[in-house]
Amino acid sequence: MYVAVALVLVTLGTVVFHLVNPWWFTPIASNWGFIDTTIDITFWVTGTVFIAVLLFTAWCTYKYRYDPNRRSVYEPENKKLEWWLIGLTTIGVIIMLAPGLVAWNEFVTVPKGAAEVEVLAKQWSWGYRFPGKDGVLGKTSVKLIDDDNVFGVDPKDAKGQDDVVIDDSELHLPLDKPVKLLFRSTDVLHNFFVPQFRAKMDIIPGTVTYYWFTPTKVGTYNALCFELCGTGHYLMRGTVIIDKENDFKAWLAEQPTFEKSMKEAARAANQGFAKLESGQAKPGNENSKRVF
Ligand SMILES: [Cu+2]
Repeated sequence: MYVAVALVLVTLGTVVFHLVNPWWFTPIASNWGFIDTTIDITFWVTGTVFIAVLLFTAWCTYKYRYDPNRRSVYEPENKKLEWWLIGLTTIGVIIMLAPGLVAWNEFVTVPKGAAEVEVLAKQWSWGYRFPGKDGVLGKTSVKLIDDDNVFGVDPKDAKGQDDVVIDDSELHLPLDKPVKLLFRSTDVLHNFFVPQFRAKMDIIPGTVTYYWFTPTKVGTYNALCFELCGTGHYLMRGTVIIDKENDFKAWLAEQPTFEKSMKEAARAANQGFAKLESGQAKPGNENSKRVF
């Protein structure tokens, strides 16, 4: 009897906790409402099965409790019951999986005209690259990555010269414009996730992965690395700011192109050499200690 009551209380408690708990999805800010719907459907199906199984167990525990005058019957086969169970399980699995297949098909079908933006993941920060005026991202190679050319853009590729390179964790995107994010990693597995956009994807060294979405609300959002990527993983946070189109264009116009950033890096290096030669600067700080 006590076990049956406990099972009913566990069922009731779980349902009430699910309905009133404060931890739920953050308000959505992209076109991926269908992903929320598929998760809701999964909750409904698994929740219904959870409640049915627990209440059935409680009922069995009570109805078939110990009775010295009763004898159990051994019945290993019940074809009718098995067909019912197979049928109901099949229907439940189809209801859960079919919407997911539709959602995934939409998720990997990038609409024509979506703007491409590259996201570069590295332990433990983010960088972003826009294609520039020609609308094409220049070629890259990991062999070309260094302190000045953090994206490894090929300086011989004319299409890369106007690429807008942002070696900073803050990304701006325009409102209501579909965008395809292309992901590269320079070291280990990472994952770019903005909870409000409901889209995430593993970032794998040696290949380019992607997803697309349309931002639907102006605002500032946290971008999280969602793959445990080393001791500094918890620090790997970026910011995505969704702007109205004019604000976005104004921000983008202020960002350096690859050509400009390389020229500035070369100029800074030349100035450093000039200071060294004239004795105004010393190689290394005398007061600093090298710590290994
Ligand atoms: Cu990471």
